[in-house]
Amino acid sequence: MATESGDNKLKLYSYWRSSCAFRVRIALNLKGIKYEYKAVNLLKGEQSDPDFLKLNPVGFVPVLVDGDFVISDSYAIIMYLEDKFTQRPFLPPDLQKRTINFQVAHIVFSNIQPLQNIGVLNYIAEKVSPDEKLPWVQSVIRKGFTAIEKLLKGHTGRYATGDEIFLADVFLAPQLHAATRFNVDMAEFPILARLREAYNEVPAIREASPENQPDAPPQGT
Ligand SMILES: N[C@@H](CCC(=O)N[C@@H](CS)C(=O)NCC(=O)O)C(=O)O
Repeated sequence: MATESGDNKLKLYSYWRSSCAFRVRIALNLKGIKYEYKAVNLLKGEQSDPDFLKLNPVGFVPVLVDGDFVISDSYAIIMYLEDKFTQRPFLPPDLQKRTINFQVAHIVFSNIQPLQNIGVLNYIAEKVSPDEKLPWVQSVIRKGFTAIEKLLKGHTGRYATGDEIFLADVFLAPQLHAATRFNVDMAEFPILARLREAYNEVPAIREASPENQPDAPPQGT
């Protein structure tokens, strides 16, 4: 749903490989909202450019700009989209299922992703050893997935909490994609392994995937 031309007022500052931006791209696609894609190259440090810091002083993607309103956190952006565009809700009506959705999202966005962020990995590489980056990321993902696997038991349908894609899925799909990239053994996580396959079949998720973004390097490079 990304547009190159800016014919819509929503602008998403994104990086193809960012799992946080991936969440927002899924949310926009599910709601059927067109947006303009603004690439921020994290490897070149563009998140620290003065102009970008004016949008998000903390220097992270994603940032969503809606007219003159700027939102700079994936969870805040997704909840903003949820409230502003009421079609295709991200939260189920059942209270327990809603709460499970919140818990899964929070485990991903506070207990896993911040610990695998570029800044943390660069710090480990510099202060400890480059060889410690991968075991660190794998341990962080494994710990979070262990909790999520337990949490979802007895609540799943086709997706995390039923037969529709909800908030938990919006956060899980990018984290599962990252787990593949970091070579996490999914044998211990049968529910999550199954969900990963199911997400691959969802057009809104496929279109939002890193490899399908305008700033992704050509495949095979
Ligand atoms: N809580 C923020 C976290 C954003 C974040 O960590 N973004 C990462 C990419 S997933 C980033 O921009 N990293 C750049 C860096 O560490 O310099 C959110 O959910 O949007």
